[in-house]
Amino acid sequence: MPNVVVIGAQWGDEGKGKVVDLFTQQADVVVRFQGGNNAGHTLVVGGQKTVLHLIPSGILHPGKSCVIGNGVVVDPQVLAREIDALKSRGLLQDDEQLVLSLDAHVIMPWHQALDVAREQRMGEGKIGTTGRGIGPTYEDKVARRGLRIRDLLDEARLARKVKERLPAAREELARLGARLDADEGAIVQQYAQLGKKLAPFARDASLWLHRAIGAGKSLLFEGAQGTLLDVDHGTYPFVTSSNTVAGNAATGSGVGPTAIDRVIGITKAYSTRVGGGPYPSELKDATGEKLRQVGGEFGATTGRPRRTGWMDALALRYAVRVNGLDGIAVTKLDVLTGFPEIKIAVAYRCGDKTYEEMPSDLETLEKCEAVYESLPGWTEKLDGARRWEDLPRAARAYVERMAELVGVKVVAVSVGADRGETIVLE
Ligand code: 2SA
Ligand code: GDP
Ligand code: MG
Repeated sequence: MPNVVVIGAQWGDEGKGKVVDLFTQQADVVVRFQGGNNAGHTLVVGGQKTVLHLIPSGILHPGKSCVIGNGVVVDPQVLAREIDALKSRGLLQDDEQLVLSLDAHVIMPWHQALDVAREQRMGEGKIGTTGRGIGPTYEDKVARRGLRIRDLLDEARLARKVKERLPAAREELARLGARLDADEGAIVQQYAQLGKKLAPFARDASLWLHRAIGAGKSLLFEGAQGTLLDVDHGTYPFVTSSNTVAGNAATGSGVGPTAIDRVIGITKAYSTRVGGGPYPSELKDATGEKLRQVGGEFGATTGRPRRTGWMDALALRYAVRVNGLDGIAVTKLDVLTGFPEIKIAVAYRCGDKTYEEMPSDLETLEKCEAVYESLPGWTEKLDGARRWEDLPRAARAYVERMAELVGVKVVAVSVGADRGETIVLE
C-alpha cells in the first residue's frame, strides 16, 4: 500500500478509528501526528469495543507498528493507562510495537487545570474544550517553554523545568480562582516515574520512520479531530489547538511531504460537532435528536452529547481543498435508514447574500442558514451490505450525489461500527 493520510473531513468523530483499523490490514505502520487524548477513536472488532485516545488505531493488529509523533501532546498518565489496558487484554505484548517520539510535548497537571479553569471563566462564549489540557500544552510548545517526553527521562532536568514553570501556572490559576493541589516535589516524583514507565517506547521517531520508509514499509497517518477544527483552517477560535489537516502529517511526524502518496478524508453521511462554534446545517429539532440517538452521538472522550445536523457539502468541499483529498470514505450510512427525506446543505444564505463556498469569516458564518437539497430516504437496514450493489437504490443515489457535489470519488462506505461492516470500493 502507498503511504496514506486519513483525515477527518468534518468536525471530528467521523469514524477515523474504524477506518484506520480497517486500512491497517494493508499498512505496516500507523502514525498519530497531532492532538492528544482529546481524541476518542472507537474500534469495534467482533463486537468488542476499544476506545483509543493516544495510541494509534492500528494497535489491534499484532505485528504492525504504531508511532506517536512529535506533533502529538501526550498526557503520560493517560498513555500509561492505555498501555496497561491493552497489555491486560493480550495486546501490545512486544514493546517494539509502540514508538513514542522523544520530542512530543507533555501535558502536565497545570495544563489540564488551566484548560478547565479558563473554560469556566469564559462562560457563554466558551470553546467547549475536552478539558484535557490540549490548548495550554500547545501554547507552551509554541512559546518555547514546554516539557517534552525527553525531559521526563532525566529527573534533574525534569525537576528544573517543573520549578521554572509551576509558579507562573499557579499564579494564573489563582487569578482564575482555581488551584493545583499537588506540590512541586510530588509532581516531579510522579512524572519521573511515568518517564521510567514510558522509556522503553521513547525514541527518535523521525529517524525510526525514515528507516521504516527505507525498508519499504507503508505508513498510515491517522488524523485526530477534523478539518473544521484546524487551528488555521477551521472555524477559529472554535477550534482545537493543532493543525488537523493532512499537511501536518509531515510536520507532526518528521517525514517529508514527498513521502505521502494519498490523502483520504472521512465523513459521516450526516454531520456532528462537539463544543461551541458555528454549524449552519445543525438540526435542533426532533430529527437532530433522532440522529443523535440512532447514531449514538455522544463524545468518545467526555460523553458529551454531540450536536447533529445534515451533511454540509460546502464544508466537505472545503475539506477536499485544504487537505488535497484524493477520495472520501463515507461512514454511518446505516444511521440514515428510516429517515423519509435526507437533506444536504448545498449553499448558505446570509441576509441577501448566497454563498456556494465556505465563507472564511466567522461572523458571516455565524449568521448563515443552510440552503438544502432534499433526497428520498430508504427503509432497508444496511448493516448486512458488503457490496455497492447490496445498497438500496436511494442510498446509492445519496452517496453518488454527495460525491458529485464535492468532486472526489468515494473509496469506502461504512454501514456499521464493526470492522467488517464496510463496503470497500477501491
Ligand atoms: P480541545 O479539548 O482544546 O481540543 O477542544 C477544542 C475544540 O475541539 C473539539 N474537539 C473534538 N471534537 C470532536 N471530537 C473530539 N474528540 C472526542 C470524541 C470529544 C468528546 O471523540 O468524541 O468526547 O467530547 C474532540 N476533541 C476536541 C472540542 O469539542 C472543542 O470544540
Ligand atoms: P473518530 O474520532 O473519528 O474515530 O470517531 P469516534 O469513534 O469518536 O465516533 C464514531 C462513532 O461511530 C463510534 O462510536 C464508532 O464505533 C461508530 N461508527 C463508525 N462507523 C460507523 C458506521 O458506519 N455505522 C455506525 N452505526 N457506527 C459507526
Ligand atoms: Mg472521536
